Amino acid sequence: MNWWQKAVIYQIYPKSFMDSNGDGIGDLPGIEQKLDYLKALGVDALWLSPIYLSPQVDNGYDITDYRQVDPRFGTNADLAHLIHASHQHGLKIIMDMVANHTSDQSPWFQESRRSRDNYFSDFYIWRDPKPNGDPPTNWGSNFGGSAWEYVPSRKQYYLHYYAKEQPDLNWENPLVRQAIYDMMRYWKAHGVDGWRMDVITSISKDQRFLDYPNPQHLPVVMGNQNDGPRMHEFIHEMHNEVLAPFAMVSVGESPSAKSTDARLLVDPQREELDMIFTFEHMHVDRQPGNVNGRWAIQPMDVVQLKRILANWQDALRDHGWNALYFENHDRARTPSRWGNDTTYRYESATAFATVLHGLQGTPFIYQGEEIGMTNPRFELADYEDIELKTNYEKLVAQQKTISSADFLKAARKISRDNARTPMQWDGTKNAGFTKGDPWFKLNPNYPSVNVSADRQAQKSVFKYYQRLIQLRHQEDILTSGQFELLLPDDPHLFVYRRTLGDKQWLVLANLSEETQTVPDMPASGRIILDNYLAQHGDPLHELQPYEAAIVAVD
Ligand code: TEU
Ligand code: CA
Repeated sequence: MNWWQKAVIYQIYPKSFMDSNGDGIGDLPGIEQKLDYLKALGVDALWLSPIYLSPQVDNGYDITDYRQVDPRFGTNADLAHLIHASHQHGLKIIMDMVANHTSDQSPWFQESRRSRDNYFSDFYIWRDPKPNGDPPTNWGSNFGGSAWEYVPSRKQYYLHYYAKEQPDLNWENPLVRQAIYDMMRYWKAHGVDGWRMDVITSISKDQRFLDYPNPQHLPVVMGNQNDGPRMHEFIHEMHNEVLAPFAMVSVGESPSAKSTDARLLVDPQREELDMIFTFEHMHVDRQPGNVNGRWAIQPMDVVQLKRILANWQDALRDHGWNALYFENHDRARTPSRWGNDTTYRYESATAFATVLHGLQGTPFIYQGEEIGMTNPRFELADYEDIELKTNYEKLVAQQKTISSADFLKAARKISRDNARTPMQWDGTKNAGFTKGDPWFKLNPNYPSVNVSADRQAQKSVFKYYQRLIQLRHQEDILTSGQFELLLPDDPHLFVYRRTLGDKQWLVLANLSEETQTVPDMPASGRIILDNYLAQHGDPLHELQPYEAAIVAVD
C-alpha cells in the first residue's frame, strides 16, 4: 500500500488561510504558523493551491512564472522553509500544477504573441481567422464568450479554455512538455512530494479544430475541452519522465470523466496518474440540460449521490484508487449546499463527513470544512470570482436566460466564492485571519463559527474529524474493505457496508431533517462512532436528523 492510500489530505487556499504580515492576504509564513494545528487535526499531507507569480485574474490559476513564489505569498525561501517545517511535522507537500494554461503575463506568452517565428511562437495554440475574420472555431470559454482571442501582431487567434488572460499551452510541442517536466523536477529538488494537476484532462486538443453543430450561433462550452486524442500519451510520458522516477503522488482534475474514463487514467498498470477528482457527484443539485449550466440549481438528490459514489467505488475496486471530496476552492460549503447550516450545522457537517470518510479512497478536506464553515449570504457586489462575474455577464446581461434574482440565489448556493472567505480562527476582529484589511469579506458568522470555539464545543466538528482521521489510520477495513451500497432507493438514508475478512462495518447517515427508521439491519452491533454523542439511541434502527454512525456488526 502506498502512503497516500492510508492518508487524509488537507487543501489550503493560501490567500484565505492565514495572514502573517497584516497585508490582508494569507501567506506562506501564515501556513507555517498553523502546522501544529494541522498536525493536531491529524492529516498527512497538504495540497497548496497556486502560490506562484501571478496577476491573480483567477486567483493564481493564471501563472506568470512557474518557478517563482508570488511576493503576495512570500519568497522562494519562505516556501523552502515551509516544506522543510512541514516535513519535520510529518506532513507531505502537494503543489498545484496548472499546466493547461499560463497567465498572458508569462514571458513565454509575451514572446509567443510577438511573432510567428521565435522560440516561443508555438508554445501556445495559434490559428488563422476564418475567411470572414471570425474565430477559428465556435468553441466557448468556461468564463464566457469565445475561447479564441485575436492578436494583431500575429494576425491570428490564440485559444483559451478559461479567461482570455489564461492562454492554453500547446502540448503538441515537445518543448512545452519538457519545460513542464523540468519545472516539476525543479520543485522536486525543493522537496515537493506530489502534484494536484489542474484540468489535466484538457491538455490535448483535437487538432482538426472542428466547429460544433450550433443552432443558436453562440460559442459552445464543454465537449471540446476534455479527453483530446493524445491525452493518455502525454500523461503517460509525464509519468515516465518525472512522476515515477521521483516517486511523486499525482491527483488529476478531470471535469468530465466518468468512472469508465477514470479506469484508463488511474489503473496502475497503465502508468498514468494515482488518482483523479471527478465532478460527477457535484452535479446532483443541477437541472440537467438547462442552458444556464451550473447556475440552474435544484434540491440535491440523495439517491443520485449514492448511485454516483457507489458506481465509482465499484469501478475502481482493484483497478485504481478514488480521490474523495465534497468541498474545495471551487465548491460551496456542504452544510449550506446539501445540509442545514443553521439548526443542524454540526450534525449535517459531520453526517456528510462520515459518508465520505467511510468510503474507499483518499479523503480530501478543504480548509474550514473541519469546523463546519458555511456559505456567506453575500450580495452580488460582494463577490470577487471571475467565473461568477463572467457568467453573470453572459447569462443575465447578454443571454437573459436567468434573472438577476435567481442568479444571486444560485450564487449563494453554489458559487466558488462560498469557499474562499478567510479561514475563521477565532472570535476576534477578522476572525484572527489578519491584523489588516482582509482581501475578501469574511463570513459574518465568524464570532460563533471559528476554530477556537469549535474545539471547545461539546458538538465539535473538529474533534469528529480527528476521530475519522484516526480511524482511517488505524482500521484497515476503511482502506481495504469491500464496499456494498445498501438501501439504494431510500431518498434520505445513505447506508453502506464495508467488509474485510470476517469483519463487517456499517456506515449509516440520515441526510434529512426528520427522524428515519432504518429497515433491514442486523439486530445489534458495536458503535464505533456516532455524531449524536452520548445521546445516541440505536443508530442501526433509527437515525435522528442528520445523525450518522459507524457500527461494527461482526
Ligand atoms: O477548475 C476547473 C473547472 O472546471 C472549474 O473552472 C469549473 O468550471 C468551475 O469550478 C465550476 O464547475 C480548475 C481550478 O480548480 C479553478 O479554480 C480554475 O479557475 C480553473 O481550473 C482554471 O485554471
Ligand atoms: Ca500576508
